[in-house]
Amino acid sequence: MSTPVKVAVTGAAGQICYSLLFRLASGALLGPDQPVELRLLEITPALKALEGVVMELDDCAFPTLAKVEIGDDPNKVFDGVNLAMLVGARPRTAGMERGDLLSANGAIFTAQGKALNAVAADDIKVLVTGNPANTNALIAMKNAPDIPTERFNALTRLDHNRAISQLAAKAGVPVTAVKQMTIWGNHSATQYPDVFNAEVNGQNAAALIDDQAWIENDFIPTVAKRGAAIIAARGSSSAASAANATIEHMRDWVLGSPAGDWISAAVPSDGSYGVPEGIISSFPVITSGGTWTIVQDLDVNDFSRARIDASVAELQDEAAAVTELGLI
Ligand code: NAX
Repeated sequence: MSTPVKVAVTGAAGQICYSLLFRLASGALLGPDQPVELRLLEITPALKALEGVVMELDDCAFPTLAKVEIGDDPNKVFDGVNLAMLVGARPRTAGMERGDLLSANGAIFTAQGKALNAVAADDIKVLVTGNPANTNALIAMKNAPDIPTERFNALTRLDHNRAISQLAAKAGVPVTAVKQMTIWGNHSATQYPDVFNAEVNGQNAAALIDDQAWIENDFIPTVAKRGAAIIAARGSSSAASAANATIEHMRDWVLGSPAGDWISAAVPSDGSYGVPEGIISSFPVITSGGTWTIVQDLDVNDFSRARIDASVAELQDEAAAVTELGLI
């Protein structure tokens, strides 16, 4: 077996990680022949609970799990890491204004960005799942000036997978028949899942469905509000599906996206599709050799344009707010 890849995970005692860590340790990220070393970061009061999770990891005796280290100091936990999954974040609590939420997360992601900048391996890739994911990724990126900006992504793969599942159900086909789905914009209620560029069994999905009312009044709100529907049904937010999406995003980033298809990922905008630079926004993306490129020249109709613009405007507002707070 080769040298272990060091994978940092934050929020390691939380509910997403209760699924994520076991899959990482079992080889779901890099395959059965690549050992991983887990570096788990938590806040001090959660370290005791995290010790219990590590006991369970030990008890699985995963052949691909080379080592586990835990701690509450990002400068130690991130030392030499190749991949970082930033899952832990400060949730919005009752009475919290948006500025309070951005400041609380700003404190976390400025510190983690600086620590990654100082101690991570040269090939570090950083994926932010913790919300507000796009803007937290922007904060980490801006606080890590020595790490190339393209190494910072935020997660919209869960939204992408939700959109595939909804479209497949509507078309009466297996999920494998759906290709070229795109989530544009922010991982928030303004996100825009695009069926106009998607395909079902090689046919244009919007033309095949031929039901604009379903797209507008059913599909888009169902995908965008799926997180709230899961909270209403389960009593807590999506965890296993978020862990799955976090693995799939990082796996495709490292090992490449499937041939003949693309994925959705929130990446630093290069101005493609009129999305201004300076924000981390979701695009259709192809990955190969550890790097990503935005799929170019897709048709953006007026309906799509208005929705992409609205989500991008929200991201610009968030970026302006964290700039004003001195976080970036
Ligand atoms: P939990 O509240 O169960 O766990 C979060 C954990 O993060 C806690 O154990 C907490 O102690 C830890 N934490 C807080 N500050 C930390 C810090 N500075 N360093 C290290 N750890 C820290 O939340 P969970 O359900 O696991 O969700 C985690 C995040 O994912 C939340 O922000 C959530 O909103 C976000 N999500 C993002 C999704 C996406 O698609 N991008 C979907 C799922 C999820 O809603």
